[in-house]
Amino acid sequence: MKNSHYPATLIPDTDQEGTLQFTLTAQQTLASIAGAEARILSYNGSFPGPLLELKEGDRVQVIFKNSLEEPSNLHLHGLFMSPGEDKPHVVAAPGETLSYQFEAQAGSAGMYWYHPHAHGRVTRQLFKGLAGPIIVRGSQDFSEPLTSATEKILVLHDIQLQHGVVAPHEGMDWGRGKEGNLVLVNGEQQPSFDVPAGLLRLRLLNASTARYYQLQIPGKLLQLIGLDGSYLERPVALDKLLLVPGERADVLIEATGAGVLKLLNLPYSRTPMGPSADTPEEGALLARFDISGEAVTPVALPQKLREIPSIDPGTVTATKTLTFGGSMQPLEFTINGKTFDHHRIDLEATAGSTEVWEIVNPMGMDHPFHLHTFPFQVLSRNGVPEPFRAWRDVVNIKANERVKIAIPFSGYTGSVMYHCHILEHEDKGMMGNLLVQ
Ligand SMILES: [Cu+2]
Repeated sequence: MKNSHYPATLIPDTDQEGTLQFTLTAQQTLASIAGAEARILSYNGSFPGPLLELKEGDRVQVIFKNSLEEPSNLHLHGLFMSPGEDKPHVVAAPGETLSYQFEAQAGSAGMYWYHPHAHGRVTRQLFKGLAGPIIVRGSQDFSEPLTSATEKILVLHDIQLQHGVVAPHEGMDWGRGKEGNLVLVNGEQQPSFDVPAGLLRLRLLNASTARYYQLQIPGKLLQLIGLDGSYLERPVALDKLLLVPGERADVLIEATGAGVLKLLNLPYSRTPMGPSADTPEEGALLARFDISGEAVTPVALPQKLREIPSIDPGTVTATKTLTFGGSMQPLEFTINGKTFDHHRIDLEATAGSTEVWEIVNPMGMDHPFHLHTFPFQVLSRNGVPEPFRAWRDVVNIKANERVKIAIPFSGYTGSVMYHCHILEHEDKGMMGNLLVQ
């Protein structure tokens, strides 16, 4: 399909006194996917959900309406907001409404997303289509060279259809993490985009429940300028980029002249069973970009995007170890030996302190770790210092890897969740509660 019109930017219901109010309604939707009609779930009838486009400083209220036949709620993934407003343990019954408020902080320019967080139901609701992007813009977005870039928002979301509905999870789907046979970009298979020569900016979101994407554009470097909800300090040139469930990446491509660029998904083994069977050695095509117009050489890249302070080890007041685990009989996934219980506080931290967490994965499969509310920096992986600084909310912990992260607990108090973002694992217990006070 050529030049899809996705995403439509969601128009606020009200835009008064600097407060924007949006409404997202989770509902059943009859959609046309890869040429087949299927009953899926959507927000406001759009698959993926509509784009919430914000600026730093905006005060935002999102009204969530549950028109499903089961409980659901909304998690505004990655946004720095009060744990009492995030409230992922609070669900709306069918027909009910919930409200979420936050302010897009100065320095929070980046990409975020929304999806359900009703424990035990997250996997299926998201696999059936419930996810959408949020972008917060800051001063960097309104200055050269980014103002001249052609921006494409790419939501990666796999799904599987069967007899006009979304195929069920069965057997080992809950252990391995189900990968749908339809790998979609913005709800379409292998879309094409016409773009002019110059700077191409891809805002990528992995909204799949379990699938990893090892991204590459043959012949081009991926100039990574942002991860999750933050710019990097300066572009980092990569040959390929691993995007794990829940993660976002902001990438610039120097599209110097006319031609075709292909965005590929290369094989990656996240389990001992090897890469996905549907990802050939040479990669699977996700999307193509048809570049036209006069050659532009060189394409200017931004030099300096922001400062990210390094965390002074002298300011770290506590360290914690989180160890992943699980069993096949019964099928469950654990952190520090426990499955999730929302009535139990698993960890505590002092407001205003900075902690170092070592996340230990002794298992034979990767798990993407996500912490709500508080962004963190990766310090090292198996003792190897991280090559560049970034504020993140998701980090992949490879099989048999130990990753150290530093987390400043500033700005808010309350109970926040941390969990594996392979949502099958989260629903099967791989989640905990942290009380910050
Ligand atoms: Cu996991």
